[in-house]
Amino acid sequence: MKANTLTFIQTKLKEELTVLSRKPLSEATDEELYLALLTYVQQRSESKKETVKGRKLYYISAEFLIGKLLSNNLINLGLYDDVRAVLADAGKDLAALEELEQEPSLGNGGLGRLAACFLDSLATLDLPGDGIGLRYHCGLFHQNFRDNLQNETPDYWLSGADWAERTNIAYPVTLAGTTYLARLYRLAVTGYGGRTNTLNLFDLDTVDESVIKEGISFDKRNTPQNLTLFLYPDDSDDDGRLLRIYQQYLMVSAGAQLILDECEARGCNLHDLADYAAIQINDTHPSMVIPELIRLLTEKGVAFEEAVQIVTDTCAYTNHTILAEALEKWPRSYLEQVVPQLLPIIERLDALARTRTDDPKTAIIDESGQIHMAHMDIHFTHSTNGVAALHTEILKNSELNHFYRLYPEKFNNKTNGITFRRWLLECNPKLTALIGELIGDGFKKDASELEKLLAFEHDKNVLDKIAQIKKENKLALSDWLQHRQGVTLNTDAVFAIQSKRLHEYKRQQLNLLYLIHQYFEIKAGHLLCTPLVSIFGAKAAPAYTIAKDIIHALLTLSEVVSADPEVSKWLQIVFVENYNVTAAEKMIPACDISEQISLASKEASGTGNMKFMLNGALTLGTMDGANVEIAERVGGDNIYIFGQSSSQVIDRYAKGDYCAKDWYESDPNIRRAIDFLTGPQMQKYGCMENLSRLRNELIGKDWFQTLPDFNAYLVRKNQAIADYTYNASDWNRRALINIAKAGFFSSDRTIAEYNEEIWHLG
Ligand code: 26V
Repeated sequence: MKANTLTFIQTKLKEELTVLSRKPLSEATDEELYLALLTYVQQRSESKKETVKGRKLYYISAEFLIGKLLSNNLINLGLYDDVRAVLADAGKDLAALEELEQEPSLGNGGLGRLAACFLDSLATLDLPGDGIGLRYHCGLFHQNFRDNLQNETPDYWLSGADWAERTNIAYPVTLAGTTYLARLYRLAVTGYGGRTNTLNLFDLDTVDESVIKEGISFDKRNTPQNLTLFLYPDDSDDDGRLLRIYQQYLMVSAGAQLILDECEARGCNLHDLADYAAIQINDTHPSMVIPELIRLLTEKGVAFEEAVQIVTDTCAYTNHTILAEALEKWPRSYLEQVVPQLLPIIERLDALARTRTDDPKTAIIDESGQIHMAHMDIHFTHSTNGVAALHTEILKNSELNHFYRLYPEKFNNKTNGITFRRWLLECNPKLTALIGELIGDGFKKDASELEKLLAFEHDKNVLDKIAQIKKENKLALSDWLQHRQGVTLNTDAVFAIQSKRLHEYKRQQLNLLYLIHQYFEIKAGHLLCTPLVSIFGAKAAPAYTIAKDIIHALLTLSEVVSADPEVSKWLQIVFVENYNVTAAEKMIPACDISEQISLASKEASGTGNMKFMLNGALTLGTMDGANVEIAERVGGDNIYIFGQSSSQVIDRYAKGDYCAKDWYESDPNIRRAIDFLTGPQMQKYGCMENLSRLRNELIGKDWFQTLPDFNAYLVRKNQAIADYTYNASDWNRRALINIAKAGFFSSDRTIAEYNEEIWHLG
């Protein structure tokens, strides 16, 4: 049987290669082999498409951070080991082929990666669920560091082989009075042993990368050529904000037309749309799908009131943040300019909402003419969910309390999850193999089976193997970094990793202050008990000045430390350039301490926290987002919790009595660390403008309350390092408990909950 499969794959690859290059396997170049494999995988995925009978999900999202596709698809189709064997037989290396693939640049952070994990789980659970998004040509920018500053360049990820298929389907979309054709591209989404679904991505044929000038700048008014160039174009001016509306409307209008087309082709008469389609609105970027669907339905003869009901029954909304500045609201004049066809509908929705309540806090159009997208979502969808238990409670009790009182039945929680296929099977094959030997392969489909690992809690042999795998993963990360940025890591050290978007609420600056503190301690002869490698991965939004200053401070500190042999023996600070899914897959399996140190109440969920846990890292974190649920599952002994609670933080904001300067003045350690930012060592490698701006921000504002949590963080982190050093076997036991308890955080569980409580698919 096995030999047969191998011969079959061999024959298929030979066939593809003959078409491509007329060469035998052993003589084909890596590029030719990559293309042959791509075609083969596409054929195999195609054969797993299924016709849809009942309700089908459309997950609309501005981001799909899908990562590289070759290995993922090979694993999901059950071909990975066989293809690797066939290639090895011909003297070829699958890993080298993977290097050729460009990572699709279609997302920014957790929200986009969540969408990708959800697509994987939908297909794996054999549920009909497609994505709808945009085909950005350069996606999010490519990050590199120059003079210790973040520098942005376009990420030309489409220059390589393209997994998406260009179709002949295009929908007319009218923007500011001009009609454009939104071209559909389709990308196959394979499930692990399940079906194949589709990620639908829209684009304009006229978009032209050559209009990009210096860095990532371009003429923001040249709509036909710039519309899908970048994800999140700079919105610090009117033109940038208008461009975001152009993008959003292109996505939802083409998406809505696609949905109606597909449903009608399946026999839907539009009055029964909700029996054919469930639409999940991923944060507020796709919110205009609500008035757009109403517009299309009424154009097709459905009465307005009925169209509103149909759309409400079809759509559901997920909130991913409680930060007020991230809840989108657009001036009415913007929508008048770009989508005047939606304005009368939004006005009627606003009027309708006002018949349900006279609370001005729930208005869609407020008294200053701002249109609140989240408000439209909550009024005119049947479900609003948060993404972790604490987050949902905060939405219900404070941020969206006015809505909760109006529609208690609409609010529900769906704690996020991650796909174990990418975040264990693909990124950590050694740990996967060990788990398989210990408890069998059932966990790959049913993550709760990981609990069986608890039987090995006291098995020294197993614990040693876990430690050995971690060590090998550290070596692999070090090799990869050496190749990529010329850095070799001290793999005998404890690895603490903080990788996530750069944002003040996530508090990379707290980690920065800790590292400065350690610099002083080492200089004073108070050594750490084991050397520490502190690794960061993060992109800062190009217009987010303080975030970029934090990157600058970390890069500068890294140089100060590495230039000082006294300190560099004990401390290494590494910032991984251009953090993306590919980088995460290398970093996460090598981590000992997972840094999840956001200000309690601010991180909606976090999903990196789940990935690190699954790969055997212990969390050092605040009681925020899904950290709370991780703590609940692993128990207090197997996690390092510190800092203020969310209710303390919320109270402090309510009182408005936080004064950073008092903390700076009264705590000598804090003062010493903050003043170091502009001291002579940092001045040698850094830029005073950036460093003093950051120092002033920390003393004068510190909006995310870094300073009150500083000492608790210091104590907990040093406790973790001491435990790691002096009680290694117990550390490994606790790593095993973290892995064993990670099952709940599988996105298969999350998707099953969405399906049971919101979507009712199939
Ligand atoms: C967006 C923006 C854009 C403008 C500048 C400030 C700002 C701040 C936050 C955001 C967040 C957008 C939504 C988002 O990505 N939320 C993340 O969603 C993840 C998946 O649910 C969740 O795990 C993260 O906690 C949450 O931050």
